Amino acid sequence: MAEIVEIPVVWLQGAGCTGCAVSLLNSFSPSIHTVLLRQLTPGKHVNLRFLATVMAGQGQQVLDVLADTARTRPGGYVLVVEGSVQLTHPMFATLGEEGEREVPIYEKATELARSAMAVVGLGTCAAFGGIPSGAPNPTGAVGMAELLAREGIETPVINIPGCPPHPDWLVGSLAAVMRYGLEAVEVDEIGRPTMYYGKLVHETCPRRADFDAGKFAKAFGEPGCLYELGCKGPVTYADCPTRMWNSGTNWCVGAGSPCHGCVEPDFPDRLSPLYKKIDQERLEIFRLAGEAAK
Ligand code: FSX
Ligand code: SF4
Repeated sequence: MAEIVEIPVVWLQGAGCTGCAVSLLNSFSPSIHTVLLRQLTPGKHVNLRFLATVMAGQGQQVLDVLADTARTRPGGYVLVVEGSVQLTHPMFATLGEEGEREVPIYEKATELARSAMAVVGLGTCAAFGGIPSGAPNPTGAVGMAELLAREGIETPVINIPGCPPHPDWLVGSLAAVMRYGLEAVEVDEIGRPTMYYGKLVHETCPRRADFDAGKFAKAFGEPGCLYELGCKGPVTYADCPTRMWNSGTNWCVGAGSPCHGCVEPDFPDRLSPLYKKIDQERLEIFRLAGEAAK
């Protein structure tokens, strides 16, 4: 029988709500059972060695797993980070102790990123800073790409934003990397795989015909496009309208809520207030930013 290759994955949690881990646990196709216990792609198995939310171990023993992974598999493991890392007040996100000192997540993340094959910035917090970095950003929260740039670390970063991210976005990206290699996964200018983040929500939204016809809902629960109620679909790149959430059950606009733009680097500050119509000035800024990125 052909040998199964183990791909070690270590998963750190900075400042976030843990929704990213919970979202992965909702993976439906493939099931989380398949993701963690079987071959994700032929001959390759994800060996999730560290994720505090679900692992039974604790204390020094599990911290040793992190150190062992970096030491024994340099360049051969994937570091997943959810939640932002805190630069100004690092004690708001820590992992373990060295002697009397609590170790900031940003230190662990830096150390593990240095010898990883790739870093995944999972969720908008780890990708771009997200909610913890909202103004006035009291803890100095940043995402992993910024941390790596500051530290001069050149390990490739894939960003899988979303607050939370869809489980398919992570599982599919990992499977593609394992099957075809990192360079085969096309990403946009801010590191998001284009197979998931390549189109505007507004392009595939089932209420788009209402937008084009000028039929706008004026109150929640009314039919029509949700633009006047604050929908950020026109400036948000994600496949939520066709992929949908909770095993294909529904998605924000389908449930009558405007899209909040949670996958974008501008979330939450520049996309707030969430229930206020996006103004023309802001639309123009996004249009120019989009053109500049082409
Ligand atoms: Fe952030 Fe993760 Fe939002 Fe939460 O921990 S992307 S707050 S859904 O879950 O980091
Ligand atoms: Fe666009 Fe939002 Fe209207 Fe859908 S509901 S058509 S995404 S503005």
